[in-house]
This record gives sequence, C-alpha cells and structure tokens, in this order.
Amino acid sequence: MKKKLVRRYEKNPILTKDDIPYPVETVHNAGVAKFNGRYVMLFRSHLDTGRSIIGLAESDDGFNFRPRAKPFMLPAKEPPFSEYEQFGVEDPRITPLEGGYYITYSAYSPHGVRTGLAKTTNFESVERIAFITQADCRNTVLFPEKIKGRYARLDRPHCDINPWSIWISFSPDLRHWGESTVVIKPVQYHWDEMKIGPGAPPIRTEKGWLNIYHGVFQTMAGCVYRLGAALHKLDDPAQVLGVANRWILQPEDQWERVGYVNNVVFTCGAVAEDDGTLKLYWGAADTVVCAGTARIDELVELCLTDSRPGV
Ligand code: M1P
Repeated sequence: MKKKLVRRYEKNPILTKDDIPYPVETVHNAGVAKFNGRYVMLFRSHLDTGRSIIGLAESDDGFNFRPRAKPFMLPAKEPPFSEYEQFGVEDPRITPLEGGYYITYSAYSPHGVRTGLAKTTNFESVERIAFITQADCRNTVLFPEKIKGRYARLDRPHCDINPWSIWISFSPDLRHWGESTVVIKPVQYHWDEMKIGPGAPPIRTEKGWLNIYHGVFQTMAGCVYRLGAALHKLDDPAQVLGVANRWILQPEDQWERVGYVNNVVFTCGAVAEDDGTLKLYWGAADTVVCAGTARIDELVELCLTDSRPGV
C-alpha cells in the first residue's frame, strides 16, 4: 500500500454545525492562519436559505476550535459590495501579508461569482478592499509575499472551451491585476480531469511554492473532489516545477463521503509549522470541517519525482 501523505486527525470532524452558537446548516470550507500565537479559522456556513456566510473560530492547538458567538462576514449591505454579494459569501482564504491578514472570498450574485478581497489586522473587524476579479472566477489565493516586487495570486476562471484550470496573475497594489497566464490544466482521464482550483494559499518551501489544490473527477454517481499538490518556482511562480501525479487526499471517512454534497474534500487553508509539518484543513462533504497533518518535504518530493508538467 502506498504511504498516506496526509494523516487525518483522530478526532475528526473538528467542527460541525452543532458547535456553532447561531443557526447554520453546514460548517465547511475553512481558511486558517496563525495570529498572535493562536490559530484563527474562517469557515463557510450555509444558512437555511441555501446562501452562505463566513464564521470565525479560534484555537490554541490548531485542532480544538471555539467558534465566536456571531458570524464574521455577512453579505455586504452597502454599495459597491452589496450588489455583488446578494447571494452570499463563500470559501474564505486567509493570507498573512505585510503585517495584515488578507481574506479572499467568493462573492455570489445574479451577476455571477467573483473574488472579493478584504483585510483584517485583529480578526475583530474586517475592511472590504475591492473585487479583484470579474465573473466568473473563484478559488483565489494570494502568495504571502511580493515576488520580484509584485503581488501574485492563483485563481480559477470559468470557461466553456477549456476544462477549468489554475491561472496566475500579478499586481502592483493588490487591486489591479494582469499578466495572467494559465499554469496548471486538468489532465484527461486523470483524477483531476473535470476541473481544478487553488486550495490553500501557497506555502514557501526551500524548493518552491507548494500549492495544494482540489481536482474533480466526474463519475456516474456524481463528482468526486480530491486534493493534489503542485510546486511553483520560488522567484517565478508562473513556472510549475511539477504537479503530483497522484492525489494526496480523497473522501474516505463517512463524513467526507456523505453530506450536503457527497464525496468532497475541499481545502481553503493550511498552516506550515516550524517542525516541517503542515496542518491541513478541509471541508468534508460541504458539511463539516476536518484536519490532518503532512510532512512538507514529502509533498514537495512527490511534486518533483512523481509528477507531470503544469500545462
Ligand atoms: O461542492 C463542492 C465545491 O463546489 C465548488 O467548488 P469548485 O469551485 O471547484 O466548483 C464550490 O462551491 C465549493 O465551495 C464546494 O465545496
């Protein structure tokens, strides 16, 4: 049997709707960052309207989370944001950058889905900055530092011609983005053949930026969401050093296989620890939050040795 690269936390799921002190139907895709020595999680929840909001939970050890009494982000009520968040806010990613914490999230409205950018310095209040994509584009993750003087991001625009793929863009100020190129495409008859999307914000390693993404395969019984890994060149992340051939996590536990959407593991966040391990968080079946650990060097090695090119 092949070695498991992601080891599940033995007390999964780590957060369910029963833990939340306000009414929600699900608790799932979650961004996580370290803040003042603690772990802060922003998670997506469906309401009983089917629309989503974002909650916050805190933890001392990265596994036992205490949710706050109130949601952290509701759809905006004021223009210009209200127009594009009418249907809800989803899938937050947190990127520590230049002393602040930037949040990228999916904003849904009758106009489609686009990426919102917000910032917090204290996880008490949050300031919306701008929408940084048009519709339809989601799964946007920021790199946690400037690269050759520019900000960088990965995202996943939607397209009728091409299977949905991962793109990179650059910006001088986090608001205006360009020089976009496609960097990773799904591979036909492979576990990620239907579509892919960035997951956790990229993690700096000695050998490159580690990108943990999700890939989808369509079966007769519906889609299966799994997680994969890719490595991007440190000083030029538009260059992909390798995309691991095999997935690193697939739905296996009961709560990953059955829920609001069956057969889904979907990450929005991972925290790199000083001991070389990674704490990885995923929404399971769009219903609960799970966690696990992996060795960063093993994931990097996989991307370099048993891999395919990005495009
Ligand atoms: O239901 C599974 C996932 O479906 C969407 O993912 P993608 O962007 O790959 O299409 C999102 O709605 C995501 O939130 C959800 O977990």
